[in-house]
Amino acid sequence: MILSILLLAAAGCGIVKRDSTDGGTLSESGTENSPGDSGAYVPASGDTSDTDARGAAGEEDDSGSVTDSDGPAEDSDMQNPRQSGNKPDYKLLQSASIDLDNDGVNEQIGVVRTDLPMNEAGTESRAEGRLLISDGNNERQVVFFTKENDPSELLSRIEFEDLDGDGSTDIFMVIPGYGASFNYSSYFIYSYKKDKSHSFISDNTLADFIDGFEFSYAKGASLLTVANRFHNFSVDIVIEEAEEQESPEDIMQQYAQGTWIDPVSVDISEDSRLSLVKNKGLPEIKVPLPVFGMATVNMIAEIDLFYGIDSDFIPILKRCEIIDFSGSDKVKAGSFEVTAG
Ligand SMILES: [Ca+2]
Ligand SMILES: [Ca+2]
Repeated sequence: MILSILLLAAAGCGIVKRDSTDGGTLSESGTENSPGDSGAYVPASGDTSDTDARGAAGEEDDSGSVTDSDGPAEDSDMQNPRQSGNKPDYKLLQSASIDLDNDGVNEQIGVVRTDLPMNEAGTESRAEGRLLISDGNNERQVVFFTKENDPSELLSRIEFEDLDGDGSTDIFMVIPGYGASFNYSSYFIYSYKKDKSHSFISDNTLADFIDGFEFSYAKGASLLTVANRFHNFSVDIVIEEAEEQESPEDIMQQYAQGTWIDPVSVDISEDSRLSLVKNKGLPEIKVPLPVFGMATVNMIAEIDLFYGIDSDFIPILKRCEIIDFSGSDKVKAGSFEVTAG
């Protein structure tokens, strides 16, 4: 009992905190909403039969606002009686009308969220995000993310671009995470034409790539050398903290030993966050990873990974850039192409 109160309290705090830091995504108009963010996850005690009430409170910002401002095109789909009859309530997060298979007829796309309580007390819950794509005759449903016991939202942004160069428009979605110190993000991509999807998660391939980085320093200098032993790459970044020291050795040694790259993508700044980058040719997915010097309060650099999507709709790491943070400036310290192998 005490435990569940603590959990609820924690959830309440989390929501409040998130609203203040994270209000700029889909939820602009959601801030006005009603009596209770912290109430949202508290109804817990015996309320489980009333999914409407739970949904209305628990959804706070995402749904209400977006449905109001953005809904008309999808209303008929969303209110399809068959769906709401045997499924939990869908909250519409976003909708669009775009031709995804190049047949000249637009598909109707809805991004919806469903919240499911997992136990009687409501202290355990699962949120599921789905894409609903209708060509007018058939509807396809794709689960793009599930979150357990995590009150954060399911969608930061959605974009429509041809990612793999097959001529058909694909879907790119950024999904916000819920971190103590940072807002982190993951992504989901989907080709309607190929019916293929991919989720960005920290997998072994990424772990191995990060593992290839090493940190070292030269005696007497306040430069930290970032090298990748698999890609014959090395660059120096400036450690300001050591510059001020007469003998920087001790500090530099700590940096060389303690610096690490986090394998999760965090929102580093407005212009450096997980996103689609469109230059010439096909778009690339930019995945910024933080480089921490000894503590997560001390982000000393960022490593940006750029992925292209191949014809099997799989992201392929193309290149890597190292950005040195010096004071409030960010300087591109170096980059390298990642060749297959
Ligand atoms: Ca179409
Ligand atoms: Ca495509």
